[in-house]
Amino acid sequence: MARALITGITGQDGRYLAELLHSKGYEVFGLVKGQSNPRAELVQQELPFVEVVSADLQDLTSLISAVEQTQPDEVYNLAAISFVALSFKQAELTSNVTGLGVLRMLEAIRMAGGSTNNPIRFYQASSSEMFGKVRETPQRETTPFYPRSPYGVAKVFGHDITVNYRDSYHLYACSGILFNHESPRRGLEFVTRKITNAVARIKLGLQDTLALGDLEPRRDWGFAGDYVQAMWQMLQQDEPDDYVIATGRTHRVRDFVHAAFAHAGIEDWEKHVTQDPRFFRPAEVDLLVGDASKAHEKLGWKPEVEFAELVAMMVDHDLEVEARKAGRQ
Ligand code: NDP
Ligand code: GDR
Repeated sequence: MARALITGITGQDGRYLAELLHSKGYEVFGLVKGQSNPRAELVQQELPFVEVVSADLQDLTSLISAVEQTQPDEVYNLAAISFVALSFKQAELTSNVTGLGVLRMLEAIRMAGGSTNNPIRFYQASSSEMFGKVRETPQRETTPFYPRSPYGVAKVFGHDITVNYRDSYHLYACSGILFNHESPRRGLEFVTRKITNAVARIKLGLQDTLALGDLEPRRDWGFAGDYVQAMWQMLQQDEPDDYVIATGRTHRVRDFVHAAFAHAGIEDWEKHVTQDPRFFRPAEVDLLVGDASKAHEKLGWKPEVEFAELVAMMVDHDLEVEARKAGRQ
């Protein structure tokens, strides 16, 4: 039975990936930080097959112990301070976790697996935020990076150190450069889920307005369930490599807002949406759209869920959850 260690198991992607690996017969270990992390309980309820391991990306010794304890064949490093807006306010923490955390995880693997023919395969969750102020469109594996936030800068470090450990120590290490991917499990701080949750509450008469920042940035939004497939596929190849994972389509934040309100049957969305300077960022990423041809060709990967379907899935989920909370179901 193959063994996988997932960091960031309590996050959106960690939970989809755990389900995928479990369905493939893996023994799944999930790294959880903190001494009484409330999200550990969520993992144990939702994913009872996951064995929880306590460690923190800021603590090398705990990562070495986690690798020793779980003896993984594959490590998926999904943990990060992943919210771009927070990274401007807590830049040092973000650099430490999202950037240096990758180096610590790689070191733990290197030390556990020996210097030659290290059997542990490593996946790094890199991001389209590395492209930032984009140098070409669409963005592909060879597009130069120009990060626009402390988060993006930390992800560039994580990406580069992954490539460097592959080159230097012949680790089987892959970096997946994933564009935005969403789902009903997306955190409420991210714009898509913030929108679909508010739309549900407005539809149910539980709130009236939704305060957002910049409505013009364009993102290449896919479905998280499709994207974790690509992570797994990357680690099944003969040679490690880096891949862009994206839908190839881009939409403005305002398009997402419009589609979400329309799906709930509310046409006059402008009446409900306000703009609040608190949600604007010191530097914005205006346009992201990925070219995933390499993943299509080499991995046979392609996204299944389209934009409209994704919006509908998220709005329907939030309508159900909010109605239940309000005692209407
Ligand atoms: P989430 O924000 O949902 O999850 C982040 C996870 O990291 C949580 O499980 C969190 O644990 C954990 N974590 C945070 N700090 C630490 C730490 N110090 N030690 C250990 N664990 C920690 O992210 P997603 O699931 O959306 O994304 C997964 C990864 O992919 C992230 O690295 C993200 O940056 C990257 N990415 C995401 C994209 C997306 O669109 N979703 C696109 C491209 C890259 P806790 O719950 O305890 O806080
Ligand atoms: P992003 O996602 O920064 O692309 O990073 P987010 O959903 O936070 O923002 C997308 C765009 O929407 C604009 N925006 C708002 N964003 C939020 N969160 N809240 C608002 O009120 C709001 N109003 C407008 C933002 O300015 C931005 O342009 C996500 C994260 O998952 C990263 O970890 C990941 O690496 C990238 O996607 C790819």
